[in-house]
Amino acid sequence: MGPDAYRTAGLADTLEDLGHSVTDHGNLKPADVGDLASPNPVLKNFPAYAGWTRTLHQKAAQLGENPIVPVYLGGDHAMAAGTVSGQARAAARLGRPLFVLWLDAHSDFHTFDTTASGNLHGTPLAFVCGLPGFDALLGDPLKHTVDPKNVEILGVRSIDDAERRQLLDHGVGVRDMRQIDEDGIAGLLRPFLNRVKAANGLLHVSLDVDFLDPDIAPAVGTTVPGGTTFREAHLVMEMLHDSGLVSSLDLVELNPFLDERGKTARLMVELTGSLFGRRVFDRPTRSF
Ligand code: DIR
Ligand code: MN
Ligand code: MN
Ligand code: MN
Repeated sequence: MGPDAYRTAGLADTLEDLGHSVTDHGNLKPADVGDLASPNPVLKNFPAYAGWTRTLHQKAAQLGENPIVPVYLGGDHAMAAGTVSGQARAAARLGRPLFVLWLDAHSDFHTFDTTASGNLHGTPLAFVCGLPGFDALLGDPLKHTVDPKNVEILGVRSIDDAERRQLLDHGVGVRDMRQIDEDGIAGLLRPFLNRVKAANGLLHVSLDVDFLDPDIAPAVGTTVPGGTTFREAHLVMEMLHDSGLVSSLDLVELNPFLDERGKTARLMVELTGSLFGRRVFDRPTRSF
């Protein structure tokens, strides 16, 4: 129900009011994977994950080669296994490195061996970074992986032990809530954006609803207290817009059944508006 909640909350109108032209590709369908065997009995809904990943990988690989900014509406964060891997394939074909900004309370860096919950939304970032054991997902090894050093996780406040080890081993950029409290979110984001720019990179942004504090964004199954504020989240989106670097976006983990009369869906749409250029007032030109 997530995509329809964003449609109802006026996502397309918001972007069109900003002068963008919008094409709604409708709801996609997962590929048929037959009775694909699960690599680990603990995994929940593994064939569905594989089916969706295959569909989204192909779609994102096509969209990513065009001068457009695809906005992928979830659905849980497992969606990003397909969207990010597809965008990475497109970036490779364009000869540019793909960077990923992962806005999330969680690091989603489990493999099929390390996940204890079996919740597959805890695994997509490890998959796109090329960690082992994911071959059954696409049916082939992933060719175009994201360099883990080009990934920045921002806003995180829940990391499992196995994830912590893997994040350190692979050199993933991790900026937790404490760093945001101490240094301010703009000061953390700016050096990452400068790196993307210096590398002539493309930037995929994956926005999990639980990046936001549950008080302002209750409609998610895995709330974690102590998230980013309304202003911090908008500032990130405004800086992303000013950078001109964003090439694709995921909006994930919205559960409309947990929402308070569409409040979370509307906030996610407003944040998307800020990322696409909405601003309170003109500013003197300044680099981000
Ligand atoms: C926890 C929670 N690390 C797990 N993960 C996520 O189940 O693997 N919750 N992504 O949203
Ligand atoms: Mn997530
Ligand atoms: Mn999360
Ligand atoms: Mn999640």
